[in-house]
Amino acid sequence: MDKVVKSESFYMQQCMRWFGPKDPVDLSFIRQAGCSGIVTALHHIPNGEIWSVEEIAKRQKEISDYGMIWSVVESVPVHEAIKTQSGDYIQYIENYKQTIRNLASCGVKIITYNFMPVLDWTRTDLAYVTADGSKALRFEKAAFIAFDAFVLNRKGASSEYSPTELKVAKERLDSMSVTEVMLLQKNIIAGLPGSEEGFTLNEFQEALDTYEGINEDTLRSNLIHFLEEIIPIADETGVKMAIHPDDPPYGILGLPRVVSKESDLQAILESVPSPNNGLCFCTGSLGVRPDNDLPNMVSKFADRIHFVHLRSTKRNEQGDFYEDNHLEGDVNMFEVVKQLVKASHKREVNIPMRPDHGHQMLDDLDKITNPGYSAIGRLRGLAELRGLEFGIINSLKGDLRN
Ligand code: DNO
Repeated sequence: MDKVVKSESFYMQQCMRWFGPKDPVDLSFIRQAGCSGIVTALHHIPNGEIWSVEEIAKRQKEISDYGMIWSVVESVPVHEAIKTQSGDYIQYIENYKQTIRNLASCGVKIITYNFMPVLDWTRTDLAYVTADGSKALRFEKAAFIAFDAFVLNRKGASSEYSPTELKVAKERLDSMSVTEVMLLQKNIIAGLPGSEEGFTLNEFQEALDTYEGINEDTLRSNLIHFLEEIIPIADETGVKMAIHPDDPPYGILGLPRVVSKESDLQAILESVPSPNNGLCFCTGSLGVRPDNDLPNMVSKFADRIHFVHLRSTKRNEQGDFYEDNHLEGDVNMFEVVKQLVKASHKREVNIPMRPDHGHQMLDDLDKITNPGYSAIGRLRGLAELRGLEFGIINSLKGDLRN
């Protein structure tokens, strides 16, 4: 295939996530969507092991055969032992450093990771039917509490929720069939795409138990220790590390979370002030909290945003949210993209972005797709976001030059 010609019309580099050769969405489709960058990981390598140069180069070649580049790694997972500072965590940190060096030696220089205990992103419903018939991912608080307090029966759960929350959750549970309860459990603990862990109910409780005695302060200090170890390697090799926020952006299951709000991000960036200690700015995760003012946060952290996930959620008063169309919902996408265009222009870098998730729609409704990662929904998202960026750049031209 021909080389992708870099478009002068955009500041952000347009990318899509690809889960590797088993992904039902082919690289050629991503190319046809207009992307020049691929966001992927070596999902077949067990969490904690070193990614060899050979394996990295092999994946890179698969991508370049389609005229695109491997722009961002999402993710090099952080082993649970590092988050809890237990067991072989020192060795796992050394392995992580070697993976950074190996990726850098191949020219893959943006790495996303998260520091969420036990679970990566969490939803209760993977096929929530929206008003237009397309299907979206959703987090329903009552269903989540029903799982936590009555299915998992987590010790401590009943004291963490109010009597009203527990009552509503119990009613919700009673309204579900056995199959629906099984599906809820699977959605929460069996692992969504990209999360490298999946659990049975017993394994899940055991994993939660490893966090006994670890509060937010401990988790934050373990994260800072990890950064103090790895950022010098990122500095040596020119790699930009991009931490992904918690999704949802608050504590769940009695676990601490430390990457949820503006002050969390600020603390992380200040703890190790290197420019390579940066953010994956995920508007979908951060946007669930009304106290996160996203356009302001983009402008405040502009120099440290190395990768962007663009997605919008719609929340309600009960604390539920679903993933809305990219330009709708609670995220002010116009202002966010405007701030990103300004940041990109000022820094003279094409910050990579990807349309994060998309509805299952049109022909994809009859296909088996990775939840959130079907082709057509993301194609729609990318097309809308590309149009938005194009319009913003053209309307700002004079202002950007000044
Ligand atoms: C979900 C993704 C997350 C993300 C990780 C980054 O769709 O945004 O799984 O990849 O949290 O480490």
